[in-house]
Amino acid sequence: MDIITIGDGMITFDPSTKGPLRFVNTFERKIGGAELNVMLGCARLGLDAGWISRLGKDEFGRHIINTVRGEGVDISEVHLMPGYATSLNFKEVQETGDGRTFYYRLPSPTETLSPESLPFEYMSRAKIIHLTGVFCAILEQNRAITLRALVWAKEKGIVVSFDPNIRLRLWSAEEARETLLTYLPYVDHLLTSRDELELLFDSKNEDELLKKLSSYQFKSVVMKDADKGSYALVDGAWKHVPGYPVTKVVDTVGAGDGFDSGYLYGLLQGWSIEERLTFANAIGAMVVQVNGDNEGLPYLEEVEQFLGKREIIVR
Ligand code: KDG
Repeated sequence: MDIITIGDGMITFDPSTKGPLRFVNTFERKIGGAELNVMLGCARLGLDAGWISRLGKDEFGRHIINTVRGEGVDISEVHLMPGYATSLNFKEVQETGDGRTFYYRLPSPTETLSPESLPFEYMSRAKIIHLTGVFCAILEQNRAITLRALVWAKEKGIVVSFDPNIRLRLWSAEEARETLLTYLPYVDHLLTSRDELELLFDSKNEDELLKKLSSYQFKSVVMKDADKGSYALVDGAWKHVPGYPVTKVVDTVGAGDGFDSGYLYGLLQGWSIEERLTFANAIGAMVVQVNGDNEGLPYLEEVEQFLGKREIIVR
């Protein structure tokens, strides 16, 4: 397999009207979850992707597993757990376009995973293990699972990519910093943002951030910067690759996950850092033009068309 992740999956309820959630009467049911989005993105690009998860043994769990299977992600390590409800995420969109998220994800079906019960044989088939801070933020026990997976991958020589994906609605800045710093020594490719780096290293000073980063053995450090594109740390300095102009931003949620899938695709193709960032920026720009956490994740030929490398005849 190319890539495997561990994470929660959720039903995402998108409001059909703007304004305070208490006045929203109808929602559109979709699916979401940071790690799951990255695997969907990878599968659409043609990678062999697998997702380790636990969902509730309920209608929503069945909907998620069927959708993910239909997208071509391997779900042999996704199990529906009796007695648990599948996690929910209600979105609120204000008139200004800003949004809030309301999670209903405890008790989490992922509490039935443990460091000892990780499917190591399955994981050993992956070229890349991709992990993120969302899974760790949901439950304290998930932090030990993540650490176990990281240590194991290091021992096995399996490439690790990590996106801190810090969600302060799930844990405090202090908890996130304390936990995530213990992971960094095991990470090969750090896919992050400036805000997250500042939070992680508790500093806004550029030199200090660079110094902290240089104390780890990363193979690459990438900083996503929304519409401005992204940066990679090359020889101790940030190399910028500009983003793509977007006529109308519809929904930014999931753009970072799309970026990750593009970056990891490029990594697996053996592309240069600039090529990876260019491709990943294109995917980020495509994702924000579609409503939903993962609906805008493109197929390979669509990215190629976006980048002007392929002509698609539409009629
Ligand atoms: O990165 C987007 C995800 O965060 C979203 O699909 C769901 O909020 C979410 C989460 O906690 O994973």
